[in-house]
Amino acid sequence: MADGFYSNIPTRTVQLILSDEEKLSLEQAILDGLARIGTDRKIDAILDLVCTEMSEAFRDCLSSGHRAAIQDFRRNKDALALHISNTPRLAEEDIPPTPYRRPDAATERAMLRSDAKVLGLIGLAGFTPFASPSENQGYAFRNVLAAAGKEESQSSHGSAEFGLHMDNPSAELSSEAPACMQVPRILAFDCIRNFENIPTELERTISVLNEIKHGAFKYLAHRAFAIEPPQSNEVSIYAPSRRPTPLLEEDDEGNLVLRYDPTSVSLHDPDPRYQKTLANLQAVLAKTVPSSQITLQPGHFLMFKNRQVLHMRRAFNPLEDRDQSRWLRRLYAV
Ligand SMILES: O=C(O)CCC(=O)C(=O)O
Ligand SMILES: [Fe+2]
Repeated sequence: MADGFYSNIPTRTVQLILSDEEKLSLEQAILDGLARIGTDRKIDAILDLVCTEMSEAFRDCLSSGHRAAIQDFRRNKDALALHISNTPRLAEEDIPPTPYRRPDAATERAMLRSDAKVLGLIGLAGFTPFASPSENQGYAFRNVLAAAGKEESQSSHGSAEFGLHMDNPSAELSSEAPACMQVPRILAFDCIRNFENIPTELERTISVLNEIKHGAFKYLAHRAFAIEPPQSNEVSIYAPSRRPTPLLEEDDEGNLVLRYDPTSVSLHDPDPRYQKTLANLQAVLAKTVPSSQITLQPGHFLMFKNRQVLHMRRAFNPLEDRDQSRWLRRLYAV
């Protein structure tokens, strides 16, 4: 099914399998593009440039069906995730060990071609990448892995269960805000290694909301909750934490956004109605088995709509050889 794609209804994931011809053509476009741009600067200094150059070049590398599926993803209300396999990947010998201790400049440099692919694909889908100033020391790409000493952290650097959540729940929803201050519209992932076969699990926010008791639903929209920065944040750049916030808000595209992360959310107003509401939401989340479990493998690219999808990752034991343990590269975009 070189040109085939289908949408699985419960989670609305568009799945594409690139042909070997498309893959080779993308690989060449990446090499040519980077040669034109120059590779002496850090990816962060040329983020927008690489995104624009690659997305333009990628258009001619794909079959018309695959190109249209990617270009339509943003405005296609039915599509919540896009999973592409057989995308270009680095040769095995060029992939550095999983940087589980800390990222280093040589590892980051080695990922340039991989990162250029991610930028091209999200650019083709009409999104704009950004670096969140509150985490990751301001770098756009985050290494999602089991970091040494962070085993218990419920975050993209932990290996404990990280329950259903959205990323950056306390950020701004207005598209007037600078991109880096906004709740990411999408999260994009490139799989470098996943020998542990740990899935990234997705559930539609609306399916979770449909399970909330009718009476409790309206209270989610009251300014009765507090959202602390998530555990992955190194510094808080968002509005003062513990400012009373609603958990449910509509964004400018009419998405009902559930600002939820299990490590971030607490009660601001102790009124029992809000206590019950939060308990009801947490009970619903605890019994939700995400309808989509995507076990990313090398060469897989995934993006999903962070404002319409909750995601999670179960607890796992990283490979004993930590140099080869699970490693995804993640990028935010609006
Ligand atoms: O490890 C995963 O599959 C997802 C981790 C996660 O929640 C994130 O990177 O935002
Ligand atoms: Fe996340």
